[in-house]
Amino acid sequence: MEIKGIRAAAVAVAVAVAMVAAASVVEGKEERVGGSSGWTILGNVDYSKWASSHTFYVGDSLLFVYNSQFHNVKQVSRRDFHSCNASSAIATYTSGSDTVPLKRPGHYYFLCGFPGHCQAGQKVHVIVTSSSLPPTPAPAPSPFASAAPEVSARNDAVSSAVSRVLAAAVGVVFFM
Ligand SMILES: [Cu+2]
Repeated sequence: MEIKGIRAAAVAVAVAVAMVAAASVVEGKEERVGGSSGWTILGNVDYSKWASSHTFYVGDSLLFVYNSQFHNVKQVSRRDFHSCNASSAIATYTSGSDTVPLKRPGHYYFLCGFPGHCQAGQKVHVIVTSSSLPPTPAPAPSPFASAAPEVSARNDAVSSAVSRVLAAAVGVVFFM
């Protein structure tokens, strides 16, 4: 009786762990803009370097962390990004801990609307890629390939991560 109860509990725990792990793999990642420095004009954070060292996919999100007394986040057009014009923002965030979901592929431009901050470098441009496509052009198709395997590479990576977790969970249950 007691063994059965323990086994049932182990199964429940294993299934819960697998579901949480699978969800975290599929839902995308949250990237803190500027890393540990956050969203600031202090320390000469190079936001273009930060952006180019990360890859963003649809479903990911940006997290802007800052002191809301001194900064804000404005999503702007490409043109306004280059001219540091904060007066016609597409979206404005002011909480000091703002999550911006990246729902579509394309270019996203953000700057701080406080006077002088954008000019001082508090601006970031990120390029978001569709999750089912690689960020670089696929190589020329091989006559031996039945379908373009590059296109589904990320999806395969996700499903193999999920199956590894599920296999591990099943292993735990059998081990009991
Ligand atoms: Cu600012």
